[in-house]
Amino acid sequence: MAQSYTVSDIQVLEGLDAVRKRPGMYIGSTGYRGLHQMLWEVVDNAIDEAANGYATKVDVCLYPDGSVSVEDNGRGIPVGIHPELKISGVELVFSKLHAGGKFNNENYAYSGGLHGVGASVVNALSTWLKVEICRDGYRHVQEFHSYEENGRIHAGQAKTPLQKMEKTDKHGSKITYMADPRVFDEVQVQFDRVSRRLRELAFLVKGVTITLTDLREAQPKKLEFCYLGGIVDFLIDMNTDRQALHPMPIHFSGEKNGILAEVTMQYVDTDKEYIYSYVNNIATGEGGTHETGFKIALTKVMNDYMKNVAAAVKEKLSFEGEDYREGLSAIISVKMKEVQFEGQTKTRLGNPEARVAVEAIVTEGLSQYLQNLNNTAVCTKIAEKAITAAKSRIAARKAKKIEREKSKADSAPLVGKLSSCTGKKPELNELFIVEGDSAGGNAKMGRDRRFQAILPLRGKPLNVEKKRIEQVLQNEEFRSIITALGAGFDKSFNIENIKYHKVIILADADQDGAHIRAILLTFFFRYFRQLIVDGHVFIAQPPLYSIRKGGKTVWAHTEKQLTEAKAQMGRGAEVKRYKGLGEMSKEQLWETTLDPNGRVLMQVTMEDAAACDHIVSTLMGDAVEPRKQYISEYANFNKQDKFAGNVL
Ligand code: 0RA
Repeated sequence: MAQSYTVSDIQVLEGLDAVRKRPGMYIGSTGYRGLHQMLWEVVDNAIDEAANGYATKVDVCLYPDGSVSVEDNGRGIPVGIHPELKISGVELVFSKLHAGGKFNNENYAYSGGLHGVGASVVNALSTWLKVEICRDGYRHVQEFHSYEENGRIHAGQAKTPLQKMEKTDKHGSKITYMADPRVFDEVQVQFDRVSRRLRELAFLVKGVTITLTDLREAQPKKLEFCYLGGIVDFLIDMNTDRQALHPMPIHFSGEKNGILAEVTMQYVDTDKEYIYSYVNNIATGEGGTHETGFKIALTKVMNDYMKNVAAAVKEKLSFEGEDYREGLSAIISVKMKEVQFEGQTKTRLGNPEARVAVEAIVTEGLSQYLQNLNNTAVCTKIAEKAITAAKSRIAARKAKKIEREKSKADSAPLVGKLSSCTGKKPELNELFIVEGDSAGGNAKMGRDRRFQAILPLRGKPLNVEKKRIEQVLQNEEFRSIITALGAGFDKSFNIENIKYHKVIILADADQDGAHIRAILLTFFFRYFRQLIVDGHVFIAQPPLYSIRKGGKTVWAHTEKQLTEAKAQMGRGAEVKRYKGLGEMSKEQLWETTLDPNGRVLMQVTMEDAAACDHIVSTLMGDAVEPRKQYISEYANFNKQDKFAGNVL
């Protein structure tokens, strides 16, 4: 590859070096999130090949050294020589920023991720990367590497041109890469995170078989995902722990002005709404125009339908959009070009044409469904559900009015639980929400009362799930949080008025603690979202161990830190494991958890809170043992390695 550089080639190489200089700009971070983003970039390319009908299988494999391979049985990345650049299509894709079929939009009808930076960025941030292509009757290979020379990194350089190997009838692409430890804090991806995303993709790309093999431990793990029902299977899966009003989800799809939309919906026996949406297989957690189009169509079509429902006409009920969304679970999946993302976390779809398209497709699909006489039984249930919802909405408004008056009267004794701080500057003030009375007591004594307020929570706050706002308001634990924050609640929440700029959840490092954290985060996510968006919510990280020797104490938050501390202190070090906050003295609690100079806090991100909301709403209907297990596994913020948030 050394002989003849053209000017444009040189620019290409500088391009990849630029990625090395500012990796964060291309993949978001050099922490866990960025490491996983590397994998998503490679997986997305393979999935695009499947989503567009060229591949049926995608295999992901994790190797002990941290390298990862992604193989598909698609057409294979083009191996021909580019007429101007005089390098193969493969080399172009891997060494030119933004090269590849995805970017001219001709080879693929729909693609383009949130980042969509592609293969060359992965190559630039890898120690080495190997491509194997089967197409045109042969297997072809090319290897790239990033090497250091005179203190300078040469990123993603081809070791050789693309080499033609033995004959084969197979077709497809396999990419194996080793994320560079000089770039990333950690190079081992997390099995749970990868399997969750691959499973989600398997639902979203109906019929594709995705496998995940983990060869990193003595006992290899292998998972296979394939869902012939696509998002319908996804919805059924999501609703396994809920009582469905009708066994088969409603499903329709269509195309309008070049936008494809697929929608599935099922009413369940709760009064919440669960609408999940995607654009080009990327979750849009903040919703957007496609969700709006869906809601508008649902309201319009159902309003028409209810005009002919005797029970509603007789009682002169008038409906609102939300009446049709009580107990509604739905998945909306849109495929379109030139996606615009908006919002705090860039997960809201902004394209106005998506609203128009989804509205038209849902209007047509849902009207047809409601007119079909085979569906009469289901339609009757949906109508009854809407009637119940409208009636209870009207009743709830009355109750809320009473509640408002009542809570005014009740707020005084509630603040009694709170040990407020003396300082009056919200920017400096911290509110600790502490699990358990005994830990709360220690925290009250150990804190710096000038800026730290303590709110002990007795027992577990009620599950936010399945509860109307009125019920949330009636729960004493939640009310005391609302009162302490002093800035309203839900739609009346005004972030300008918060009395504390840090809200810190302090719970034990066990299953119950994880449960409480998940519930509290869900509560904040649903009713105080701006608080999370603006970065005011934190999880305190009390240490799990103390290591003591000769009057010196070191604290460890992880097994790794424990091993290190033991090694450092040598023989005779005494290790104590702290199971709960209640076991610490007030001095210890201050030193390890409250003191801004020594403590570890994790800032909760929207991603974390949305994941909790998802887990709570899909799994926490009734908190039985297996679910608790799941929650503590996925929402355990005491394991730093499971956490996407920022360590402070
Ligand atoms: C552009 C054109 C063609 C294939 C691909 C891209 C392609 C890229 C990736 C990345 C991973 N797996 C992939 N499979 C295919 C081929 C166009 C043609 O053959 O006409």
